[in-house]
Amino acid sequence: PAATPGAAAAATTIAVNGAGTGRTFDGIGAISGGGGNSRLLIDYPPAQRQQILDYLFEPGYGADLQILKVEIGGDTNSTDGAEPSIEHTAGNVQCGTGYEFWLMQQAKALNPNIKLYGLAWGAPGWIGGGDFWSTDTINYLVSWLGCAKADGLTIDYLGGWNERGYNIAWYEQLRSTLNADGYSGVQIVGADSDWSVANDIDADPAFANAVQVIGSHYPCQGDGGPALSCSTTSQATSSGKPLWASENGSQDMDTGAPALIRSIVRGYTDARMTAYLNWPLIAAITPNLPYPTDGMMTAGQPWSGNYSVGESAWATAQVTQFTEPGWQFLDSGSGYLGGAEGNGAYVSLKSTNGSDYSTVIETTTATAAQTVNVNVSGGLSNGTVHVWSTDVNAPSPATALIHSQDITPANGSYSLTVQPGYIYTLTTTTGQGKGTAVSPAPATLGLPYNDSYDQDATGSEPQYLQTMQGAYQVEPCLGGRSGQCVQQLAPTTPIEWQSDSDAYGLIGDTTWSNYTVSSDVYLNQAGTAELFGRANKQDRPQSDQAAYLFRVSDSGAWSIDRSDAVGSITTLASGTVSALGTGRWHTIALNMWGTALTASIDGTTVGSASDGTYQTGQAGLGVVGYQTDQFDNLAVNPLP
Ligand code: 147
Repeated sequence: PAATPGAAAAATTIAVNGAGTGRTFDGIGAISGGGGNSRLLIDYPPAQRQQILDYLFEPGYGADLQILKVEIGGDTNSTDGAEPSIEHTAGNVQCGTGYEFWLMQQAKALNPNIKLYGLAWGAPGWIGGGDFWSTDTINYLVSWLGCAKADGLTIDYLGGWNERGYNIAWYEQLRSTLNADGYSGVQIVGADSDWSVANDIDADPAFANAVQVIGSHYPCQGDGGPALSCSTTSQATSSGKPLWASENGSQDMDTGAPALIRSIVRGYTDARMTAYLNWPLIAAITPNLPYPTDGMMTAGQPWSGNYSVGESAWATAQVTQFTEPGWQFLDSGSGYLGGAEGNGAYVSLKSTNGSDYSTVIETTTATAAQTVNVNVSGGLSNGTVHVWSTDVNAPSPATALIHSQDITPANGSYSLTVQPGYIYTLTTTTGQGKGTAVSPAPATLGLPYNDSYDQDATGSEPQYLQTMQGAYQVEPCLGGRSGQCVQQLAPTTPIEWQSDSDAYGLIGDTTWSNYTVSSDVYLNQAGTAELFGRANKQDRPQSDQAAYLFRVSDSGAWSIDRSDAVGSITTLASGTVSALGTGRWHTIALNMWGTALTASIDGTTVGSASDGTYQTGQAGLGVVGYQTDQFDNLAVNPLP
């Protein structure tokens, strides 16, 4: 009878032939960006911060990532926040902004062999008069490479514009500019969109010379769905370029693990892809934002130090701890168990030393135990084979990355039984390991909470503040005030990746309920500034933010508003006081006690409203538009 997908294949013979052909393996990595998803990591206590970094990057400890792709911040929302640009205004390059350079340095310190990859989702509004495909953008990317270089970082790969297609002349100019400016070693990835770029690469030798790697997004799944198989195009496979899943994932850190390992293994068997980049690296965001559990790990509580390691980290480790970029896939040792997708798939890779090898088998779609016979040949080691496994269909630390068996091949052959729902790695290498650091328990961020910012370095991220649009960073106070303040530094609408909103940021615990949020505010420009209270669920895009708002304008107009996660704003109360003017400091506050909302300016109550829609949520601050206003002495005080 014909083989039934999912039923037990009697036995599969895997020919691991070291003399065989196969593409060069480029690595397995993850994406910090696209964006804001790593934001709270840098605010973790030093001990837990290092443990999280170890679980992500330390060889033989956790996910052991081989490529780190980061966002080149553009002051614009790229999914879960806005990452800061190095150049908010033309000509003022501030290399110290944001956390991605810091993250790359941490990753390199743990694994000097990790490859680095930069990609922009958006860019500051001054660039190209709003046109991303401009010379300004090319010069801006060169400045970003310069900031990396100043930090001792060599960038291996650079992309164009995330999921916004490509402009052939722009890519060619980027290549020639990089070559002229001392970055000929930086490989350009085109186009972080779909496979269609390969059609033009095949048709146009100049374009082919400009692009070194073809990177496609989500080649193994429909929108948000789990991958069962991967696809490419004949133009891509015949291009002669390495083919990458330059973004994949968008799955929960535990339940997404089967799709993750399928995308890696079937990415090669189905589509000859040689790198896989998971979105995102980590969910270091509060739980009210989109995709709060996607990544290798979660770490949304810098105040408690709490974090968790996802099954996706162990699924990744089943490949990364057993290979290195530069190894070679062996086509002979790659395929489907019993020749049927339903039984699972396997890939084999050969070390650059020509002797060691690793075979990764995934049985995530199988329903019964199967026998695997391995025949080793072509100069590969006949030494002891170490078997490591992860029960990926039933995520549990107890069954992840277990050294389950050692086998001595006889005349280059051996057999094992594989259970359904697992990843097995068969290897002659050693040095694997499973980290032992343990997270502290979760806890709420206690009230009162306040920050004067006076100890913070210019250009740094205000502690715990998650910027959603624009660029909030610590700067010297204006208006004759001494010390440090928080300033919005994106002076105009950025080149956006998802829709526009006002420039704002959120801070604190989503369980806060009855409290007063207050802040000093300096209207540096005419317009409206705002405080957020009970900021809760956010849908995409970032304007779809559930919260109460207190807005004040330089004219003296004020309002208490309710913003909803469907993007509408309802005014609950409004009025006018004498003009606040610009260039002066004021103190504004919003009280939330049960359904009673009360607002004050400079200590005088200006109005109140009653609304029961939101009971809990974060505080926040913002401007309506992109004024470069400042904030200071943010305080969140509990109401009894
Ligand atoms: C990606 C973006 O590149 C990321 O910045 C982030 O927004 C992520 C969230 O899922 O989405 O874009 C996707 C494009 C295509 C698919 C999924 C995500 N898809 O076809 O499944």
